[in-house]
Amino acid sequence: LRLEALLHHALERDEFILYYQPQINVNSGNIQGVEALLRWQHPELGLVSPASFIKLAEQTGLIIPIGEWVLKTACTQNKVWQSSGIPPLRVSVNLSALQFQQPNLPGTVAKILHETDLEPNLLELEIAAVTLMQNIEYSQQILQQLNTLGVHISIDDFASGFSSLEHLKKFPFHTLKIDQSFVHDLKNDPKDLAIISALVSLGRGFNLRVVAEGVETQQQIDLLRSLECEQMQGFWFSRPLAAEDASKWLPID
Ligand code: G
Ligand code: G
Ligand code: MN
Ligand code: NA
Repeated sequence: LRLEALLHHALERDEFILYYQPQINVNSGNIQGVEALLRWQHPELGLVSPASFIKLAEQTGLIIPIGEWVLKTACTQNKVWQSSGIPPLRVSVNLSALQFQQPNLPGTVAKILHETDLEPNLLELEIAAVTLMQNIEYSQQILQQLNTLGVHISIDDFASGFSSLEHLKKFPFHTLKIDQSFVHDLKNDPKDLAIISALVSLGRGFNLRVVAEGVETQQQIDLLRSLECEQMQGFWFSRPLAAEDASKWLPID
């Protein structure tokens, strides 16, 4: 209950901050994009992970204004990076189920793109596969509207939970993120290798960008490369960092 009261004031007290984690193409060494990850910097609680408050924010509906703040802040930051002369970089923003279920989501995204003057294709929206599978027709309709705006769509945590291939082909999207549980377990085991290999091949057939998440070791990198998975994200490359620190690994003149 106390957490809820504090969360109610977090936006007006400017206690949220976005961290950014790079997505690397290991063949070229280039940063393909960055994922924005929300943090709550509370004076007493310290740095709170969204794992501890996203559910509460969903239950109270606070995720809607918080989510708008996240979108606006990520787009504004990317505009700043773009203006500093770095090559085009896509920023990925996570959407919660409740945000995705708002029929005015495309309108909100369009408004924020307009206000921040960010090129639409430099914004990617990450939606968990399980969220998309809840109501196929609705998801199809909203994704089409978002696609029309020119933003990219990423399916997050793919292959965990219920991710139907039957429905996948109906959705317009650009990126598939292999759930970190598969990467975490990845060893020289034919079964682990077969799953990732199948996902990479699926991505190629669908003409998608495939990103392996949660990469923490050189062995995982070597195995992923052997499976021709070239885009990776994880602590091995960088932990999520505040914008000032993240700017250090961006090729800014
Ligand atoms: O950032 P962290 O490593 O703690 O993320 C924990 C969980 O919170 C992940 O499932 C992540 O997708 C989610 N998350 C992080 N940032 C945001 C955000 O801005 N909005 C939503 N809805 N979820 C987020
Ligand atoms: O649900 P989503 O995939 O958006 O969650 C991303 C979460 O994964 C964030 O909480 C982020 O901090 C975390 N994360 C990023 N890289 C790694 C990693 O290499 N290992 C682990 N365990 N978590 C990671
Ligand atoms: Mn994500
Ligand atoms: Na994920």
